[in-house]
Amino acid sequence: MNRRIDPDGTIVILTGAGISRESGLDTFRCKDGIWSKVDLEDVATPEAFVRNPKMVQDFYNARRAQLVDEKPQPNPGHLALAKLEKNWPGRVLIVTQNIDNLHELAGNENIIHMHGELMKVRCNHCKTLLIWEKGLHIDTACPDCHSTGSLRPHIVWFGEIPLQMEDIYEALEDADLFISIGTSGNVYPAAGFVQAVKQIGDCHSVELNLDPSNGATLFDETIYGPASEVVPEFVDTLLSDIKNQT
Ligand code: BV8
Repeated sequence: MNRRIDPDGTIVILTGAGISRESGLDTFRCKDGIWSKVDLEDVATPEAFVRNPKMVQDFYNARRAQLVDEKPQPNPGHLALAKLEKNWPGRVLIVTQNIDNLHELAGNENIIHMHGELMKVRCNHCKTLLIWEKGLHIDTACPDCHSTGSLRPHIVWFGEIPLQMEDIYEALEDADLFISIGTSGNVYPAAGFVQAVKQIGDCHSVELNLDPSNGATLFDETIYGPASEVVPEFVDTLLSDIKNQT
């Protein structure tokens, strides 16, 4: 195993629901996770939105209200990634599957929300993208074009194309280190990133997770434990490694 990363190198970090769990947000596939309470086919597909828009809006309204009312805070896992972005001489990009705002609150600036953002909605009619903190209802009018029934959560549902895929693959091509944190490896294309960096070239890959993911054997290095512990430890090792190199 060679984890000597060029200090000017690019680090791409994929995060999933596990990194936000210790901030009080549910994962999807853990015991008592979101998909044990609601069928994803009923709330996270474009077909569900056509069939029962109210049910889909209510599902995302409740999750948005949790962010606005309970104000979950970044945990030491998120904070460690902000410290990495601030102190790493090269490029650090967070590619998150999460629709929460905890990486922003922690202080990261270079973030791609590949599955969208809970605090944004968009208009299917005029295509405007809006910051949205309230509930969204089937008769809510778009503040820009005033059409009703056209606003939807800015979320990538199953069967839709994730956001900024070109930017993501460009960064993966450049990556010297790929870190996957708190994701079960069930959902593609994110689950395929580890294979992509392997095929592209000389990139060290690491999984930090509570339990081994579906693709665990594909990683060069695996470290298991809660994100609030393993992520800060891993980041501190990386930063002290580059200090020792200079
Ligand atoms: C697409 C909405 C084409 C947001 C979500 C058959 C085979 C292969 C693929 C497919 C197939 N049929 C269909 C597909 C494609 C499909 C797919 O992958 N389906 C799977 C289910 C088979 N994918 C798509 O449709 C995607 N689009 O493929 O388009 C394309 C692509 C590229 C280029 C051109 C065309 C769209 C996917 C969009 C998914 N949207 N939801 C929301 O409501 O939040 S998915 C949902 O799962 C969430 O968004 C979440 O981000 C995502 C991933 O889940 P995880 O984050 O991994 O969470 P999970 O609960 O599973 O795991 C938690 C992990 O945390 C565990 O490992 C656990 O051990 C760990 N953990 C727990 N506690 C801690 C912890 N770790 C550390 N510390 C802790 N304390």
